[in-house]
Amino acid sequence: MGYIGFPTACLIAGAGHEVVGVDNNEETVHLLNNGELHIKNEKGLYELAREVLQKETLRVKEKPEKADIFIIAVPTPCREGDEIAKRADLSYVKKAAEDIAPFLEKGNLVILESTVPPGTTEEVVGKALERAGFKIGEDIFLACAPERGLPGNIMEELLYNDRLIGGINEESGRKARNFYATFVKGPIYLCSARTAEMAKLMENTYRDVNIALANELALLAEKAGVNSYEAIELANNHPRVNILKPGPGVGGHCIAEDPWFLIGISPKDSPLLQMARKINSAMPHHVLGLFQGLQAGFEIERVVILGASYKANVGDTRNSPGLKVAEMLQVFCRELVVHDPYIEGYDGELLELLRDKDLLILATDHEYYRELNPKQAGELMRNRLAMDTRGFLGSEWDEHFKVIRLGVGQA
Ligand code: SAJ
Repeated sequence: MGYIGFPTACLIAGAGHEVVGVDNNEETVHLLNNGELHIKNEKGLYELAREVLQKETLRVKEKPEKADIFIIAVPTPCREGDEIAKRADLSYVKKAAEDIAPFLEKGNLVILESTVPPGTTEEVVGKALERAGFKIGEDIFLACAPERGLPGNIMEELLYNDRLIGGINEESGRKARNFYATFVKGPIYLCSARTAEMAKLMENTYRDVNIALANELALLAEKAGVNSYEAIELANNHPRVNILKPGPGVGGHCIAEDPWFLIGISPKDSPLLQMARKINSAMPHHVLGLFQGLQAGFEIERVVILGASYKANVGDTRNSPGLKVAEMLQVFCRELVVHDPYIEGYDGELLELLRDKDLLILATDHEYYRELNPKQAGELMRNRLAMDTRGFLGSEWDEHFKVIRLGVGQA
């Protein structure tokens, strides 16, 4: 019942199926059964969740039960290790497959939605089910259908995005496609399980490499006296160019981790992917460098960081660049506070937090921060210093603050 499993369960229940949502976290199960959501700020999720939970077309519990179709949507984090040795931790996938095995009956369909290295559906899920005595592709049908929904717009994307379905044989693929067609409105493409697994990793890796390019261009623009955001926007007017935006780093649970699943296939054949990871992981250090440059000219003792979420308009701190920056800056400040309107514990009164501070650092481009009035903020702060790491603060800020902007050089 995580970021993907829960919204997916709601959509499937909303389409008229009877769904059992399983989570081994007692607290999550308790929360959902009391009508409270553990996932915040997803448009349309709350309403649909309330409806299907109330009607009991979605029931949430800690243990699986018998069903026709089993969907596995568990985390696949990177196992700790040095940069080259990072590998996918597939223990949750294996455990989920083992947990459903006692409830399987001949003719059931098992689908893996988690993002995994090529071969996992067959070699991890398939093997676990074989060990339970089933013939895969005959007794039990098996497919992977990698999720591709964008956090922040998950309900829309789970419904309308293209879907890749990789069956381990033709019948498995066909059965999985027929099932997804009952609730997905986008086109559905059939391929092998390995191809679907690899295509999903390619998508997130493409984005990581593209952001690394944007970040490298931002560093060069700072040196060349150019505004990289403006230059990228202009370059993107070309019909065959689409460079993403620079920022303080790549967070979240997907783009910052999935490239390692490809690198893990053969580190010696993936220098570009490794370099992209290195560039993006170094961006919080670059923010620290900008801070130290500012500190050379001003007395900075008290700092506010705006944004604990890894990206705009979501309440999710996984691999958050803002929190990495906070961790690094801590030793250089007397007081450092982090604000985020979407995360409990960080959602204090913003104007109060700004009082008597020397520097505000915009780490996450939440629309919420558009409301912040630079004149009012400046009047509250001790030093009128701002650092913008997302190309977010408009030129009106320069009338009231000295603003340092990541990716923007002075000519
Ligand atoms: N970021 C930038 N510059 C940009 C875009 C993003 O610095 O121009 C940063 C964000 O601030 C954030 C990180 O990259 O820290 C990742 O954000 P994201 O919006 O690019 O991606 P996720 O991790 O929220 O979701 C991605 C999506 N994948 C693609 O767009 C190819 C989503 O569709 C996937 O379903 C999701 O990963 C996943 O679960 O794999």
